Amino acid sequence: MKKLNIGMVGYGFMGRTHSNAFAQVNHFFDVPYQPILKTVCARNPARAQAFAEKWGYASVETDWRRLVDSPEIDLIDIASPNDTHAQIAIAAARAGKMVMCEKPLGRNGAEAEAMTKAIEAAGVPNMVWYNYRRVPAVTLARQLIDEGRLGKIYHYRAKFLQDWTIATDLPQGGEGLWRLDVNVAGSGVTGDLLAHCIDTAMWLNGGIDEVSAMTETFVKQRKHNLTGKVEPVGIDDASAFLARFHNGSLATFEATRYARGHKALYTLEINGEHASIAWDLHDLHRLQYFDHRDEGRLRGWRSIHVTDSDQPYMKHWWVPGLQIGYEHTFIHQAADFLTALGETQSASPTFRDALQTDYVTDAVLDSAANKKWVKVRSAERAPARGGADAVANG
Ligand code: SOE
Repeated sequence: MKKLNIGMVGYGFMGRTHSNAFAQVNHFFDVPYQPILKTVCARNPARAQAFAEKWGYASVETDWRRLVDSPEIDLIDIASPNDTHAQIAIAAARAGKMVMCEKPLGRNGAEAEAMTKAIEAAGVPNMVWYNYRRVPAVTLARQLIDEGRLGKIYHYRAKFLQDWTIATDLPQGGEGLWRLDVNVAGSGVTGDLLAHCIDTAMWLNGGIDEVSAMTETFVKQRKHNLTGKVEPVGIDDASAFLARFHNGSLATFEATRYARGHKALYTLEINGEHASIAWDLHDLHRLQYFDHRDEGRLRGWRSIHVTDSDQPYMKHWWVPGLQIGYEHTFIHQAADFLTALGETQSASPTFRDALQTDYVTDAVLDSAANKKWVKVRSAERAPARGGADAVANG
């Protein structure tokens, strides 16, 4: 097994999920590479050191430029806030490093485009951490669609509901709350939550042609943690849109941080000519499946407990019936990346796939601002459906 030295930028929520994926992957998957937690990079040296000790990183760096230039590092993983993604990814690609990046790829399509160009010019392996594709039940949904079981697809429906920003005295900016600062995040729930729904949707159902959206910022001003002043809020608190897919199906998407009682309720439903599929992140190991071709007397929704060894990814885990969870989706993504690397290709979603998602979120924001239907720009190569797109270990 070849060793792969990881340089991790960021130690927040995503720094933990990614570090855990690299630390666990070789215990459960036979992949041709062994990720080594080499260096973690963050501005606060004491906290970076504490993170390094907890997770087993060999060293600490406080300037990402030195990390990118270090000959000891093979792969830069960007788990820092959205406004840092572009400059780090572009510099890392130019330095010839492999690059993995937390979603969304850029704060907008223009940034994501520059990143994709730099990565492709350097020809370095790359991937974006849209983890929900690799929930076994979601991967099973993709298999059922690819087998043609649903027939022609008519409807796609997705929601991502949260409630953590309802309090009007919640500040914006700084650690944990940068998602409320438009300069750092790029957008609100459109880039943070709908981006997940869009990535999964295009993976399952192909590209999106056009959208018609509305957004709202319910709390218009919040104190900024870094300036201490009350400042306008530039992010969208809620976003909903209608869409048409290339395959003719119609869609509705909704995301909000103002749905009291919902913490991370990501749901999707797909209705086809023969069958329908439904999935819910709060019950992530189950796939709901209805097939009209079932014998009439027994026809109904099946609740498939996706834990058997012939179901995606599950042979790598425990015994049938025992569930896995959220963190495993990142381990699956690391496993697929390392497997693809052994075959000298990138695993999906690549930077180019994630660029297409940013083009959709750009169109959503444009449509909401200008109150009109907007055609989605194409990232030229069709969003991944086949080839490098396939999940290696699913
Ligand atoms: C926001 O609360 C958030 O943490 C997103 O940033 C993640 O991408 C999502 O998976 C869960 O919610």
